[in-house]
Amino acid sequence: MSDKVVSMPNEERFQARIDAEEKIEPKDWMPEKYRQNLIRQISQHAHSEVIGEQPEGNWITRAPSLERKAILLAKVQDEAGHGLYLYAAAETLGITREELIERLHTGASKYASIFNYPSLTWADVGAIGWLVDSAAIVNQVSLQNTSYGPYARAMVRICKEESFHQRQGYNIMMTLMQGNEQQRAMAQDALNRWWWPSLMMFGPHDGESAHSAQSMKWKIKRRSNDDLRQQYVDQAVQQALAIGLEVPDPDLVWNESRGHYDFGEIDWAEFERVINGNGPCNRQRLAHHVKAHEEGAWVREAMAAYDAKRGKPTVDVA
Ligand code: FAQ
Repeated sequence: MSDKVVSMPNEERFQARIDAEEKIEPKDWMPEKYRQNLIRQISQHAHSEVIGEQPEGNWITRAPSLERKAILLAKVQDEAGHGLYLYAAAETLGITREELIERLHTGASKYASIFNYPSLTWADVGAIGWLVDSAAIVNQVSLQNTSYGPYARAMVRICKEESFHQRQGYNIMMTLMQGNEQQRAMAQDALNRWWWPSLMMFGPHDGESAHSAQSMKWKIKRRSNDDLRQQYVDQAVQQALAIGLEVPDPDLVWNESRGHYDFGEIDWAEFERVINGNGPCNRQRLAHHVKAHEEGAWVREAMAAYDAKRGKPTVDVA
């Protein structure tokens, strides 16, 4: 019997399980392309959480009060935790942490484009928490129902934590908008710079999205890029208006018949530049990660030595 004939019933059974909303677990049979697609998406997601610590981490030493500093520290630490859950979920698919980090460092694996923009003022910490975490939540709430069990379960906890992050960011923006003219201008400037990159977080238009059709069929993705982006715009515009901020989009208008905001076109040339390594901070972000990883080698070695002494298998902590 040919390999093709043997694999057909498996593929059909697999799709039937997906259609019946069953979760796929690590030891279950799955098509190799499903496995590879999940490794790609989950690892990109994990890298985003970890690289995403950098723009906000930049402000920990300069937070305007002890309270703001403690909150920001906790938030950035949470993002590291999200990276951990997601790397662990990816590892259940038979890839090591070391390989995942190697793919990040060589550029074989992407991370969210938004983290390649600089955080220039304290208001950027507010804009990141508000906009980037909002966008992340809109996407991740739908991923709580993704078909791969370990990914879906990781999303539940991550969404709870991102809600707190979103509120702390919005609270910073609200506080600035209640301040003096200079503080309000700082908040508006941060929105002007982060608005369009936050819309890019949802990826290309549905018709241009390379992975969407298959990912939707396998229920890895539950909602399309454009559908999620629209929900995000509808929410964020209302939140901006509520605190007196102006969304930097001349084409933004409420469309009564659609029940949604119409909005302008993303600069897709900029998106392509950033995801292909040529955004304002791509090199800086990767170089920082490589340096931190190299400096942490002794921790990995110490843990491996400790485990070896106790006769336990080495945990991969790359
Ligand atoms: N940036 O065919 P599609 C966070 C790539 S977590 C970079 O549509 P797909 C928390 C895409 O990978 C934020 N690359 O791809 C936080 C593919 O390239 P590839 C991260 C992008 O996978 C907050 C190509 O373009 N969240 O922020 C982007 O079906 C604050 C074609 O695109 C997730 O990762 C982009 N924006 O849909 C942390 C959620 N968009 O891989 C710190 C999970 C597209 O073939 C501070 N991921 N690309 O080389 C997803 O939902 C999906 O992967 C999408 C993209 C929707 C991002």
